[in-house]
Amino acid sequence: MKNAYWILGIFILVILVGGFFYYEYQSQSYSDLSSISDDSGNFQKVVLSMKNYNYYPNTVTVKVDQPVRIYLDSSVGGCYRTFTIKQLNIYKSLPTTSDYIEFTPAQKGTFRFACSMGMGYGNLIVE
Ligand SMILES: [Cu+2]
Repeated sequence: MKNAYWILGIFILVILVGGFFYYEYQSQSYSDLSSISDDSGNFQKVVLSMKNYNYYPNTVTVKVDQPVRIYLDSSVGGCYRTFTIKQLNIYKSLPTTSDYIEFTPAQKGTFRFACSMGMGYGNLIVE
């Protein structure tokens, strides 16, 4: 009987700690994103759709130091609408086709993007 309490205790602890980190992660990425604004229309527009249970295209090439906006078209559903690029601290849900993620890649490289659960994924190449 004592074991059951231990397991329950650890279970609750894992949920609390996990929830805390999730919240921290989200609020951090939202504040990063909101600090970037570019209404000049001068951005690299990327629209992703869905094919074979993955993003299409799943390799996207953009230029460094220029703002990027990522949109998801109407073929993208469910958890695929929560878009993440972990290396860039991006984690955002895009409920409609007019929602977007905007950021300016500051360094060249290959960055993996994925849906919130990692089922759909691809590479963002900054060059
Ligand atoms: Cu997913």
